[in-house]
Amino acid sequence: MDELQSLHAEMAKAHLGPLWASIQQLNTVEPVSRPVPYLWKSQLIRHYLEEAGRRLQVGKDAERRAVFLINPGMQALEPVGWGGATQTLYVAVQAVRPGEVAPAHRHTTSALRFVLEGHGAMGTVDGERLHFAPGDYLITPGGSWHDHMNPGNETVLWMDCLDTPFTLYLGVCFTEFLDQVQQSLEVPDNYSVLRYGGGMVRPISDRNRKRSPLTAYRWQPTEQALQRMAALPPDACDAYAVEYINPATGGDADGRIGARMQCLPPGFAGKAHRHVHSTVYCAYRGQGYTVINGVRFEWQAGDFFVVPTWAWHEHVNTGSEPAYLFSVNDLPIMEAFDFEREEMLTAGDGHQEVRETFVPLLPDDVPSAR
Ligand code: 1HN
Repeated sequence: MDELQSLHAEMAKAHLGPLWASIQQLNTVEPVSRPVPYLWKSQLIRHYLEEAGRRLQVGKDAERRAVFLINPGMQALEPVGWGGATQTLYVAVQAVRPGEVAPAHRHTTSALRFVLEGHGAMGTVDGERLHFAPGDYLITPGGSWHDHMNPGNETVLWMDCLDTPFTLYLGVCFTEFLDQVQQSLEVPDNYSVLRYGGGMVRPISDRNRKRSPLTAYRWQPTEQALQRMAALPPDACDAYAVEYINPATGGDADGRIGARMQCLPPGFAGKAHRHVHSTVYCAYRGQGYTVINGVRFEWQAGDFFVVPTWAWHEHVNTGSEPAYLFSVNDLPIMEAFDFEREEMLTAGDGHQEVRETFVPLLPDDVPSAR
């Protein structure tokens, strides 16, 4: 070891660091993302939900039955259980079987759900019970009480997204439990959906609301909005895309997690761009692929994939039907701190060179731990 290196080693023991040796890693020329582009197949996630379903019952053995995505770039850094599809976003698929009741709690972390399949489940958010149907987007903003149940006869699956990695890194999460399993109902079922059914008009008492007064964003008006937009020319990168907003302020439906639904018409081949905010996509309907930093990620309904910070990406619909992508992002956080930037790819007429096709893991590829 030379003299400088031994100085560094000694300083480390004093819990001090030499800036002269690390300044280039700290002041990166452009964002360096630890999370990497990745894709999880629907079959893989469902396989483990079924395995868990054989071993645990919600309400008896577990508070929730959800399988969360761990970005391979984050795995080494994550204490067990933290998860992290990106540096800010936690994403899971939750299964609620007939008869199960998930008890009420509330936490600082913000949460949202996107219903993938199954009818008959319902959830209560701050005293308002909502009936869930496929394609619905629901919010559970930080601090709101939530519990859910499935009194129907089909297993219901939904995507959960929380800003868990963000709140855990900041060390700011409080969680509280109710002394009863389910919260009491304070308003009629689907109250906020009934009050906001008009779309662009709001009840006059909500003029100064901060937290979104709408809790469930139904699939039908979302799909209709995208179908109407389809009469107009598509955006070069995102075709037809809408974001879920707080109808009282025009801001994001959840203050810390952005959420969108987009429709890629058949034959659509988008141009590439990159931006600072990170995104986790859930293919809701249809099939296609997304090229991320030169790698082709093929997706079908039920698959999840990550576009990390500052990664080039372009979407293509390869099917004969419109493809719908639901996505969550950390744009509200990036904008709050003035971090957001966007860049269009100009080389190659806006298209990346595809170097390889990503090979996703299927249940049979995973070595048994026994
Ligand atoms: C949570 O409370 C739910 O309430 C789902 O359904 C997923 C992931 C991490 C932390 C809390 C829920 C969650 C979660």
